[in-house]
Amino acid sequence: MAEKRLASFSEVWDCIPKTNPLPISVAAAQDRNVLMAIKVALQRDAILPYLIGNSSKIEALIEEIGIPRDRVVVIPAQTDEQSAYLAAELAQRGAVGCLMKGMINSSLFLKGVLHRDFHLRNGQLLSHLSIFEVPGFSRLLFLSDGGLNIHPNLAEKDSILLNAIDFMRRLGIDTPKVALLAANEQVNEKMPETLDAWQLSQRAQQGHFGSAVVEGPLPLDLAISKEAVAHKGITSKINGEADLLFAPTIEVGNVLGKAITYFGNGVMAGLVLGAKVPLILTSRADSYDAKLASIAFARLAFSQLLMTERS
Ligand code: COD
Repeated sequence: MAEKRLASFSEVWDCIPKTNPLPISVAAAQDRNVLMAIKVALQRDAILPYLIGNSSKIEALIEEIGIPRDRVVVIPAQTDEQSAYLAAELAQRGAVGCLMKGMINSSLFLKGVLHRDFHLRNGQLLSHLSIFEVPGFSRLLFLSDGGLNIHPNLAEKDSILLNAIDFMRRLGIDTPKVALLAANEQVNEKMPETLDAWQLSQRAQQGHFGSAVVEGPLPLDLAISKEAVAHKGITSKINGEADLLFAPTIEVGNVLGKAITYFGNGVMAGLVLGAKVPLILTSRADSYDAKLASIAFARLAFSQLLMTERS
């Protein structure tokens, strides 16, 4: 029987426990889309927000948007850098179980999280995972890493893959189909990305990634189009039905993600995996839908983390 795939973000909300809202700190929360997402997540009893940043702007937006003032804590910060550090400090003290990036540059936010003082690292590599709801696509599509690791080497790619596969399994996708993207399905020594993809697919054949189906190098068309696979006469276990698109570099991942959003009208949720708590990392320009969906995945990841710790 075919494994069931989540088809939409609303199905993710259906999986979220209705008890124990997730305390969440938002760095540089002075942003309308962030606060609109916070409002809806509050209405769904999913979170307890700590809003850090420019407090007069945050207070004005809260009032304008209609967020009940007694359901949020506002913490003033003088700079974006300070707001990232305060957000990370709350996580370190155990006051929150998730950090969210607001109106702040990604690198600045991540430097707060990675700061040694806060012990939010697990000894694992942190990596970014995007999750897309794309009109006309029958399943959610995953993509990594278009947001964090700049020039991953083979060992780092291995860790990025393990982070993503582990997360997808927690969502019930036991045999994720992973396409290791490149410009060509042939290994070409002049394209190092194809060599790395081949090495990773060899590891997969030896069982390194468990039940995940990992294939590469594969160009995007062979990853997501059955017609392209048939037309090119390729034998592929993925057969145009990849769940996870694995980008060889941050540029490929980032540009592909924005292409799905801007050309394909997709909505992108964004998380950083591998830290002690889930992190929400979307682009500052992302829509309110994208921020709300990201909160849903963080809430789900948090409940899964609790279950793992208890088992
Ligand atoms: N996982 C775990 N630890 C890490 C990671 C990681 N992925 N990256 C760095 N560290 C640790 C290092 O071991 C070190 O101890 C400390 O963090 C600082 O490492 P540096 O000096 O290499 O890192 P920084 O501070 O120069 O940069 C880390 C960033 C994550 C900020 C950097 O990789 C970055 O800017 N990434 C791209 C973010 C971005 O622009 N994304 C696109 C938009 S969403």
